[in-house]
Amino acid sequence: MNISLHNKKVFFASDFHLGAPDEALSKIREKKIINWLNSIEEEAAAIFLVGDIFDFWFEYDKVVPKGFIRFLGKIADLKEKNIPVFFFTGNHDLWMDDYFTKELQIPVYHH
Ligand SMILES: [Mn+2]
Repeated sequence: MNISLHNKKVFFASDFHLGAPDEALSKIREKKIINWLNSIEEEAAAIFLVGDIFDFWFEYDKVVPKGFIRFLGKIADLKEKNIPVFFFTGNHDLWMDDYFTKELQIPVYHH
């Protein structure tokens, strides 16, 4: 992992618990998170998402959870702007397989 800073910052965030406690409240929080990501992207050398981003993420061979599309789209947007994003699973989203790696091209660390 090699991050060039160039007067930029590295951001760490966790425990968004997207999906909890219900769809309506989660959607409000999801918008706040996206606003926050929009606000830091100019100064972000890298963003580490360090656990429990989802309040349960279960992933199967061809199936991922419904929802979170704006958040996932924002992560794709950050990647397209060449901002490295790293995902560490927490105890609520440890059932993550290769969707993020393949679809968003971000590394997922389980340890
Ligand atoms: Mn948590």
